[in-house]
Amino acid sequence: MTKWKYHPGDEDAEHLAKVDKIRRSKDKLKKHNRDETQFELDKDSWAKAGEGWFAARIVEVHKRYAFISPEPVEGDIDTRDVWLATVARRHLQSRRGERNNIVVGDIVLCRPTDDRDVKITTDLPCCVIEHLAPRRSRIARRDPMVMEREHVLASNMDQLLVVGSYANPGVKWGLIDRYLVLAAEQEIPAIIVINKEDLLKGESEEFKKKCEEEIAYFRALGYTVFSLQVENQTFDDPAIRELHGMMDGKTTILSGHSGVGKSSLVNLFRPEIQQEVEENSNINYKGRHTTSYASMIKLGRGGYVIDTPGIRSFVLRERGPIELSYGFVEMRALVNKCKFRECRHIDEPGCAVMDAVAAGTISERRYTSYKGILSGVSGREGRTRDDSRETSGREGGRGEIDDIEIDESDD
Ligand SMILES: Nc1nc2c(ncn2[C@@H]2O[C@H](COP(=O)(O)OP(=O)(O)OP(=O)(O)O)[C@@H](O)[C@H]2O)c(=O)[nH]1
Ligand SMILES: [Mg+2]
Ligand SMILES: [Zn+2]
Repeated sequence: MTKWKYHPGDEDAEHLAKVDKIRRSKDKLKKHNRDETQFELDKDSWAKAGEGWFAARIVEVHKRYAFISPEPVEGDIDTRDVWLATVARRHLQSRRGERNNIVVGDIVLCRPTDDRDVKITTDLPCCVIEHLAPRRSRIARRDPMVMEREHVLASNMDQLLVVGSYANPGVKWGLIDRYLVLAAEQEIPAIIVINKEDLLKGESEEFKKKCEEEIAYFRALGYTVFSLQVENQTFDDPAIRELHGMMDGKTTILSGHSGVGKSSLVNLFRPEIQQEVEENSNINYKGRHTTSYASMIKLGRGGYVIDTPGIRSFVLRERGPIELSYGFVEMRALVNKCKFRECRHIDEPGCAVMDAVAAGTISERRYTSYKGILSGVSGREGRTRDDSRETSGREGGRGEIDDIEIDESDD
């Protein structure tokens, strides 16, 4: 019987070479992984970028690709010069934890490529997104799919235009409050537009009075509020002209409930490019979304708008009372006056905020919004039959998803 004995031979050398190869590729992978965390990179570090790489702005994001426009000088984008872009594969793998790697408004560094790299047949020039510049500002809600995650909707805007409408759909003040919180947090100014003034004709005196009161309250807080009509409108209208002036030279994000007329407003300011607008102007508002993807559009006069799909409600990420009350301008001066430093302004004794609500200096409705956001309630107020219909697949799965549906009866 021959005893088994180990003889190092040629096969071993071969094996070792294989093992070595695997090890080396693993090392490479590790190194890759280190690189992967480097997706977000300061623009100063872009200098050592490859030849031909260029800075660009994300103008529209789809599921598998995005449209970008080269931005040779910051703020100088021609949104008609569009490339098709995909995020470099190594970044995709490492950033699975995020709902979206890139959003409209992002400033990115791109590498031109042929469309074989991109694997999407297109007539557009193609590029790969290698790096993302840190976001100057961002609008985000809680991801309705994974509640611990944030869903960033857009970035690098200078101001927020929150749009509501008097009717079809009726104004959702609580949703406006939530957007104002987001703007305050980003230290960007917010402008409020209440559209479809023409539809006020059919409304009760009581409703009109309530709207006037709400608008007066927001103005007293320092917000610019426009009450206007976008449809059948011209630049002769002083409100339209003033609003247009406020958007000049800035990047403005338009947000608000679906169907309030955001895209119609963009069309008014940029008549040569007609955004798709739902064609049921009155009575039977279907609650459908016409804008499926957020997109950045250059305004005729100067400046950019980011038109976003309407959201019916959303949940803000968790915030403590101190953080949240900053978004409620009328509470800012009061929070230090509460008896307890850690006051949540819910049921604590000696609460200056609750005293102000009782005295009528803080609106009951706004206070209800505050409490709703603090406890993680969505911005929906009341529900119509149309609102409760499932959204059709037409929108392609972005932006149109409702967060948890909890009705607030403060309206
Ligand atoms: N009566 C009236 N209808 C308007 C006015 N402005 C816009 N609309 C109508 O409102 C409907 C919705 O307008 P859109 O501009 O698509 O609304 P949107 O906010 O972009 O909606 P999403 O893209 O779904 O978020 C369209 O049928 C418009 O014609 C207005 O001033 N008065
Ligand atoms: Mg739209
Ligand atoms: Zn308090």
